[in-house]
Amino acid sequence: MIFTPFVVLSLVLSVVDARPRSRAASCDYPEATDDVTLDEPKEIAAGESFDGAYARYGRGIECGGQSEGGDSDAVFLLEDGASLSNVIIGADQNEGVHCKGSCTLTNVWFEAVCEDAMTFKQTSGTSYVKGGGAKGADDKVLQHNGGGTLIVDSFCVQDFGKLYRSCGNCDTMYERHVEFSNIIASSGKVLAGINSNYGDTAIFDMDTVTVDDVDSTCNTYKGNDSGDEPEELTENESNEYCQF
Ligand SMILES: *[C@@H]1O[C@H](CO)[C@@H](O)[C@H](O)[C@H]1NC(C)=O
Ligand SMILES: CC(=O)N[C@H]1CO[C@H](CO)[C@@H](O)[C@@H]1O
Repeated sequence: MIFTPFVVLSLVLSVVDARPRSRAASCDYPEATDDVTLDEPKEIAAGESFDGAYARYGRGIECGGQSEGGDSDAVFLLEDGASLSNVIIGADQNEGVHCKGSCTLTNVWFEAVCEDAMTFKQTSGTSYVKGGGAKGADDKVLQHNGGGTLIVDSFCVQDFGKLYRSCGNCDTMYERHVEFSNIIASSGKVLAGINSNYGDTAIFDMDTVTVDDVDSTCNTYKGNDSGDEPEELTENESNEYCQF
């Protein structure tokens, strides 16, 4: 190789640019290697990682078979900075994955969604969903109750209500942000619902988002902290909050 200034520059740049590459989403669910029924949520401690080696995890209950709908009904409960990868969540559960702080969820596949698939409670910071998918969600897949940012890359969602909702009426409300790239979505109502009165944003890399039979890319609501049903303000309209 002749080390012209150009070759040297591109070698330097390729070393410097160590960002994780995004990749196309896939809707091919992995085959379960095992079945695990948990009596209580599997907790992943702060800063720790758990690789499920594509076992199918559940709680051995039917959707709606528990009343609380809180952390104790989750399949996985992640402390701040924890990571979960390579798991299948079965239909026999209510609350999927709960992140109490920032978390990274890689290749988490939901065969069915009950209440919500993944709930994000971080007060600030950034959580990541990379790879994986969810199907059969009457309502929400990604529920953002805390603050900060959620980055979703390479995700497949099928038969759903909302892929993402920034909580419209939680007791404590935050400004929340979400970014989407490499999404395949089919048969659903809306990809993102956000509260424009709290300054939320949803940013879509539309060149990498594929939709089929989805009513709206992004809706804005007037959220509140009083528990009222939030009023919808805009539907499938690109604006300063819904950026698509
Ligand atoms: C929503 O908006 C997008 C982008 O403007 C458009 O392509 C799509 O057809 C709209 N969807 C519906 C259901 O109107
Ligand atoms: C604080 C706030 O914005 N409250 C609102 C909650 O949502 C209801 C229904 O849209 C509004 O009437 C409140 O003003």
